[in-house]
Amino acid sequence: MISLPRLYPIIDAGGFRFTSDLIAFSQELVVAGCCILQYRNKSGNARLMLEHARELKKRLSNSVTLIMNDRADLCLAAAFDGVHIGQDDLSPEAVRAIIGPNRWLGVSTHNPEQLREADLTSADYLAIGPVFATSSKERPDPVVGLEGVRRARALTRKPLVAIGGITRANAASVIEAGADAVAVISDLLRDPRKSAEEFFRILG
Ligand code: TZP
Ligand code: MG
Repeated sequence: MISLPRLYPIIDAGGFRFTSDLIAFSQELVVAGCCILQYRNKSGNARLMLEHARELKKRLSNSVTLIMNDRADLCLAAAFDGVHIGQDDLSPEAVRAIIGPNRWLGVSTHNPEQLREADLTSADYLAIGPVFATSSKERPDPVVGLEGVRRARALTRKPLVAIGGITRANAASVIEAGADAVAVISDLLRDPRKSAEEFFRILG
């Protein structure tokens, strides 16, 4: 069973104009103590994704667990540590066949049925969300609320990541509802180091 830190930052490439900005942002998070980062890029430009991913791999300490969103092929090409998939990506077992037994596999779910199904797979951790309203995702699924986190907690013994609209102001309630970790995009953007340090202070 893998162990997740309380804070799971997602680096959304859409928020950065230059690769160097994306790298500097990620380095700030690592300085603050983050030891897992997910790279996410919904632009569909695989070449750019691989360039970003290889740069992250080169510039960040080897002790940071790097997770690729959506793409098992790019995970392998950039020598990342795992893949995070959603309901419209390759199936968990198809991704597992590509990445092998040792890399991490995370699966996003949005309701109890999806969570039950994902729990039966070889996923190393499950995500539930959006917990709160989010503007970081196009066409998000319906908000599940803290009640959705509680229900998810009751349905799996795998590590559970909550995602969607989570901020320093509401993160403690999400952990109290049973999540092991919070995945965050927007509430890290303004001042990543300070924000991540505050998350750690709040979440212990
Ligand atoms: N999946 C569900 S909500 C979400 C994703 C990728 C976006 C989370 O971003 P934010 O800014 O932390 O709400
Ligand atoms: Mg996806």
